[in-house]
Amino acid sequence: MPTGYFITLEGGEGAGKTTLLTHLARKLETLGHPTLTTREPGGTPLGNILRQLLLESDRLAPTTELLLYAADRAEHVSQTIQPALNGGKIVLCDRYTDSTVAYQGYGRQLDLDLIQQLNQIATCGLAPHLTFWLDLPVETGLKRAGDRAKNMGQSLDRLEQTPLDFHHRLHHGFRQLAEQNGDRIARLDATQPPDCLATAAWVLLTTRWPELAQTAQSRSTPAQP
Ligand code: Z5A
Repeated sequence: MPTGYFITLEGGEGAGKTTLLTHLARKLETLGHPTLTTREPGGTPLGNILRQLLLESDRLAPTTELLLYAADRAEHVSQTIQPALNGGKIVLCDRYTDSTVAYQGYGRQLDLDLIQQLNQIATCGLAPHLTFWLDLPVETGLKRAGDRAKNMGQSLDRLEQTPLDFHHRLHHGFRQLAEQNGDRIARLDATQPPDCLATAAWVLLTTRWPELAQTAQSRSTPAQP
């Protein structure tokens, strides 16, 4: 029976997921909670190869893309996420199944039922206990991602070059997911500065699981999420 906590972060380009994930991981580790940070695509050795294929290929057929994300996830769940949860860790994952629904479903307009089935197969039914949706206007996210790429001397990657209406469709997709899964998905206003966003997420996290606000040593018994 898994005893860990599975938390995912979702949102569009430049929403601030990686920044928030780093803040939360640092805070949890300071309190002594065993924490694993990971991401999709790319949370395993195979996943890193798939990530390169997915993010660097000029043009993949949408169905090919969908199947590669599913393969990445199947490997990630079985080799990384599930073992960490079985070991009682807090798993913080940058993107998971909701990204497939938003990007491949709403964005690329592939069949949503098929995506749900593939997600079910790839995850063996493992759903996050809590998901933070970083809600940011599309234009703000694209500007942030563009500025970051320029500062690092990189060109915008393939997905960031896609038309604006694609990004609006996937934003709508995340909104739909949040409305349909209100008990799992917590919306965060991602226009806030990083520190405020991190505080808002921490309050939500520790309201749900007060034991995580204490040091790991002071927890008497492991709580079930
Ligand atoms: N994808 C998919 O299509 N289907 C799937 O099933 C899955 C994924 C799992 C992964 O790209 C791509 O895979 C992604 C979807 C697709 N599409 N694209 N492109 P990635 O891993 O390379 O990148 P990303 O996941 O899209 O994240 P990102 O663009 O790197 O953004 P982020 O992690 O959300 O944000 P960040 O790196 O923390 O911050 C971005 C910049 O904004 C940076 O300069 C920060 O300093 C700044 N920032 C961060 N937070 C703030 C706040 N709060 N205020 C102001 N500025 C901030």
